[in-house]
Amino acid sequence: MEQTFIMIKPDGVQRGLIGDIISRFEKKGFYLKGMKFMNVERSFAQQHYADLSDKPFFPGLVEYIISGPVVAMVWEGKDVVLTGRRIIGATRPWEAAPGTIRGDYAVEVGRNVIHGSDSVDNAKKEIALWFPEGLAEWRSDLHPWVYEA
Ligand code: IDP
Ligand code: MG
Repeated sequence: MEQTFIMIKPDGVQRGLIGDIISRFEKKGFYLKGMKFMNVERSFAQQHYADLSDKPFFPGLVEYIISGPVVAMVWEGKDVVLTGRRIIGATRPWEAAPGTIRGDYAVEVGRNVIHGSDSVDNAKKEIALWFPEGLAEWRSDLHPWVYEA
């Protein structure tokens, strides 16, 4: 079972999309393993997006992420990193398929509502950065109704 880091960005929070977004991952059959509602420090946002620090949009991206509280989450499940990215949709909302979160709710790349780890390795790094305190240990009693093994 994989884990991925998912964050509802400040625009998703402001627009009242928290419940809908959580519901999509929950109903799919993934397990919520960690969640916190928090404001992000500038230096922390810079660390999270360190790989993009040389991009022209980096300063604006950091301002965006610190502009209001975010919902930081860890979700667990089979192939959750790739499947999570497919639930989220393409980075540029005009390329995101209808039915995806960005396809349904976003217009601008700089207001694309949600973050999801793009690889298993990056998921591990992001989970360690955002949840150094560790995660909840549990498995749904419905597990066999969602997973074959
Ligand atoms: P991802 O969020 O789909 O993984 P990344 O390429 O990792 O996309 O970029 C991180 C975030 O930076 C995007 O989600 C988006 O908010 C922002 N971003 C990416 N490209 C642009 C751009 O060209 N202009 C403004 N913001 C951008
Ligand atoms: Mg990314």
